[in-house]
Amino acid sequence: MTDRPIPRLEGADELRISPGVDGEAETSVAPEAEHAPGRLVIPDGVGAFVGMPNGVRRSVGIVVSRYNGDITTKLLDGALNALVAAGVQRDRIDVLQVPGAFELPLGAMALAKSRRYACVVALGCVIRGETPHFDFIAAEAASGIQLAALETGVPVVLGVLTTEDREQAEARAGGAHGNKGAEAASSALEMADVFARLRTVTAGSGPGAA
Ligand code: INI
Repeated sequence: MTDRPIPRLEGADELRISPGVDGEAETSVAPEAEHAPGRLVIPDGVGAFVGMPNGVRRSVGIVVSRYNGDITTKLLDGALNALVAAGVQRDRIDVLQVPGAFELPLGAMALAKSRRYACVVALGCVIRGETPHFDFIAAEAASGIQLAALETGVPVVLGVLTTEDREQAEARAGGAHGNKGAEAASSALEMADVFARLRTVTAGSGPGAA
């Protein structure tokens, strides 16, 4: 089974659908797209929607908090680099600054509601050792960002570091453990892409259509 009718966006990166072990279909993405670790095998005989972090002709909104700005600046750099590398034009990226992680949900919701963006990336940094209300801010940021996505249907992705100390935050903001901003940006594009593929089907072509 190498020939599954996956809806494609013009300009999208190559999506490889290859037979896996025991005759099952294995979907994999290019190595540079492996922003969320893991490999999924979709069994043969069903329609498969698999998105790629493809930024061609897509606009992206970024909401980023100023608190711990030395870290969030690095997350923003990582996100911008990932978006541009994925094909997003710089002039199709807008950045909305908010004071802290607690304000990220409202900023994300405003961007998503504008309907200008294929996806929204929320970037922030909450460090446990530096705030007694760490759990509260981190939880509110995460659930509020998810709410912005669920309320609008626009992919809104969590790029908020929640770490024990500054050293861990630096490691996840372009240090030894990658850049969470870049990972979030790629995840946002992947979600935008898989939704576009699904919309293609609901418009009457693709898996399941006559
Ligand atoms: N905001 C953050 O983004 N990170 C933090 O670590 C943090 N700490 O430590 O308190 C933080 N606080 C500010 C908060 O997000 C709001 O901006 C503020 O409470 C005003 O609503």
